[in-house]
Amino acid sequence: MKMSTPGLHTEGFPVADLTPEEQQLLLDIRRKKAQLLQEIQTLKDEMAEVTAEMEALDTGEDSKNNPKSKQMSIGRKKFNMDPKKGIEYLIDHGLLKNTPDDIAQFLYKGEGLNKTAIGDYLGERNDFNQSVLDAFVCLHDFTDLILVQALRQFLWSFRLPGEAQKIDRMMERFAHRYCELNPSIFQHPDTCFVLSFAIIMLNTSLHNPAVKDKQTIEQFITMNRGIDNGDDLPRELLESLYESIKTEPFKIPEDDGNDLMHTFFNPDREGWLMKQGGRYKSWKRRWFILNDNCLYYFEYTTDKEPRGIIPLENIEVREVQDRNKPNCFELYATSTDFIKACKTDSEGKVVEGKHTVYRMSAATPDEKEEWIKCIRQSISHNPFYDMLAKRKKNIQKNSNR
Ligand code: 4IP
Repeated sequence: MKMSTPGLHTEGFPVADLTPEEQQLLLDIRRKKAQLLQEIQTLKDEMAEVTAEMEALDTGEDSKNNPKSKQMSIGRKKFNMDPKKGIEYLIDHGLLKNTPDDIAQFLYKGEGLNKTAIGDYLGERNDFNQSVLDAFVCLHDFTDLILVQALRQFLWSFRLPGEAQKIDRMMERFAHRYCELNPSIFQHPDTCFVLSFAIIMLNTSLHNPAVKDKQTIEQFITMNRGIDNGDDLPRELLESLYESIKTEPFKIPEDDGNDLMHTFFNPDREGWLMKQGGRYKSWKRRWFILNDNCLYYFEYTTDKEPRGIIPLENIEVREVQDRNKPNCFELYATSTDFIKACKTDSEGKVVEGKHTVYRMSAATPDEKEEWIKCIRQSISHNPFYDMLAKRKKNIQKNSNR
């Protein structure tokens, strides 16, 4: 027999048609709804309070007794929208002195400031901003910090701009400051510079889920061989840096997917392609990974070692028609007959590739387009590598003296 529960209004349902369980369920839903409405009301009240506070600030009520705090707040907002204008405003209103030290203090404190705006201001090329950068870096105390900790502190105080030259300048200042405060660790600030990038890359390798082959401690140590004026850094130092990053990833301000780590480990492309042989024109299905200016191909997706590696240097990519395969494109050399590449031969030996072109066939026209686009992006000049290469060359030059 069906029962009705007193006091239960069932919008649209004749109560008598409900079973006791259904009526109970309905009651529970209504209770939950009332609870949610209550929570929404509380949130609305809180929002109204915050809005009132903000309006008071905007109309100057709060700062009647303190117009400076109102101007400071306006200056900060301006700075976040346009750093140069914000600084000008604060100087014009007597809230900042027009000196690198004063401005650097303001940026270092960073109260209410957007870290991207701080990075933009510090990255500006003119002499004044560069002096602010110098003063800003000097406000950091890296004494007795291991390099990872110093980097954590530095990279948290502003957001590195995306431009290679700016990053180069900022990291150079960082390296000098670190070496000045910790003179016995590296033989030259360039060592500190190169190692800092190795740490940033290690962080991405260990903590970015897109990177499948995580760098091991041995790889990290090998990668940093001879970077200290031709000498190796102490193993314990590299081990402690590795462990620090492994246990705690870097925190980078306002990571919007366009930061330094992503610059080095660009969104790669991976997928199946058919590849034609070099001397023997048979077609093989291979798993391709485009990463770090190289194209790797594997027999299986789970293989640890690639069958072949094609560095994307001095080559171009073009669309081609092939009588036997659809959606073809090929890599071709621009200055040599053969494309510089290496592969594993049938006996497992690593040998040079024998391709004048690498012809590939994609499953669909769209995939072909995507591959061509991504390969072109990778081939295009990457200024970050130049920047690092320059430092490494300096190290070599110094060590040959
Ligand atoms: C092979 O053909 C495969 O296609 C190889 O591809 C290719 O090497 C060889 O090129 C080609 O001869 P068979 O298997 O029919 O002998 P994979 O290594 O992916 O298996 P590449 O250099 O493309 O890796 P040559 O140039 O070695 O002949």
